[in-house]
Amino acid sequence: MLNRRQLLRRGAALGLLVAAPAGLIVAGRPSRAEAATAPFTVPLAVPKRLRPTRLPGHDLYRLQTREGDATILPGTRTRIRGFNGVLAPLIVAHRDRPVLVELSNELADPFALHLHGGHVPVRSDGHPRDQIRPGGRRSYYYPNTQRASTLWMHDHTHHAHAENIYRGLSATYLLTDRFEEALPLPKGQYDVVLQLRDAKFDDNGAFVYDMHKPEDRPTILVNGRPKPYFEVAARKYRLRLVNTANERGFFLRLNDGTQGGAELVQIATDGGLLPAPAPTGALALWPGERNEIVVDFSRYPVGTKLVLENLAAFEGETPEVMRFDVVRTAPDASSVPATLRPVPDLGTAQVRREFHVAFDPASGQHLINGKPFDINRIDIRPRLDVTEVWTIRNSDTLGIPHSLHPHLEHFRVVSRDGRAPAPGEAGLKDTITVMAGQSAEIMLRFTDYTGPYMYHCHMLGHQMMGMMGQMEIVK
Ligand SMILES: [Cu+2]
Repeated sequence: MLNRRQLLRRGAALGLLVAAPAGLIVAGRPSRAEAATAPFTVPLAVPKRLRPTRLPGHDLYRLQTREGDATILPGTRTRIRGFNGVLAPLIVAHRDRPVLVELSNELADPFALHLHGGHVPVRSDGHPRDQIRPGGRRSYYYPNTQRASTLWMHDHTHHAHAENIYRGLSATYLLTDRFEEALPLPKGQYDVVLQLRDAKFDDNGAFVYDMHKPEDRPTILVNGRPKPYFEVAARKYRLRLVNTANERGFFLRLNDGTQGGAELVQIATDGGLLPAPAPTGALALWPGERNEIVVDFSRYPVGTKLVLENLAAFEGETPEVMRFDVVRTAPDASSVPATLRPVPDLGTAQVRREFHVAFDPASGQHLINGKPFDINRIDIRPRLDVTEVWTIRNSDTLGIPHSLHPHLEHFRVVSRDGRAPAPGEAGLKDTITVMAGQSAEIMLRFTDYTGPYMYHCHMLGHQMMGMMGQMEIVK
């Protein structure tokens, strides 16, 4: 296990602790409502599971995107945007049982539903051209032919999506399959989704959205609750961490009073289970990423309180994210197998591409290969069933991290700066963050569907300011 100094050094290497070129990122001042909210005063909300109509051959979800009111900071009401007006709901789907979403858009702005990490036909991918106008509806078909993984649903309109996600429009889409169900991992109430993000609230508890001030979002929310506490049994839990923040990266450790922190056994990432469990003392979670861990609370006596901390908190912020309170004992037949799920063979690379990602101070835009997004331009035309290797080079001169998220297909990380990926990145991924001055190689192969799909940085402010491209998958 790493000690605290080693953890911090690793965080610095990941670019999580260094910040803007001028030095540390300094957080904005909390509003009165934020300052009045002490950590660990609100219980964690376990995501509300949406119930489908079960029809022959598929599950039907009728969803509305609409505004609603929620109590986020105690004593205040916040106007939110949510699926069916609620924060962070959950859909549970099974492999080979398709899901049909009939979405009606009750917002004042257009909306386009994207299933992040989904292997879906182009007309169900939420292409910015396929927006639902206010008052309109559209159906989305998810075949669920891919392996079990934690996906999430959000807007992809490309003018309002960052703000929509910020104001709460995000749902977890948990896809299971027989392979995973047969493993002895923690299940049921011991398998918990944790959507992590940050936000800024005004003195009255209303969301404040300013795309240009990502450092001024001092309130950390987990499943829509500010720095909550969660009462757990002294046994193993599977925690599905999803970063739904617009911009913020987390570098997480669970403080159990020891130097290196509690052991986090990472079992899965964006595309599902890793080949083998990867024990660690801390893990990075960048926007759009999912990392799943198993934590064994039986190591701690009832009465123990463990704080999940963000070691990459900005200057002026405190590190707490949430607290786990061990309140009872419980039987535990679960375990983490020594091997989990092999990565599929993606073949031999026949095509190589390079993507240079950087902020351009001259234009104030974030660019891929020197160009901002243009919906009327196709940037690349990958062929169906042909294996490609993409090199992503972050040539940002201001030290800004960037990510790349190709739609439609998961990829394998081949290397980072020429070195093999860490065990926690050895599975299938769909979003990779690269530090300024560094590079990564990924291997992927587009299958089943043709048409125009997007690839982009998942720091949503960067994406809004141009960091997106369009690929047409062709036969
Ligand atoms: Cu970026």
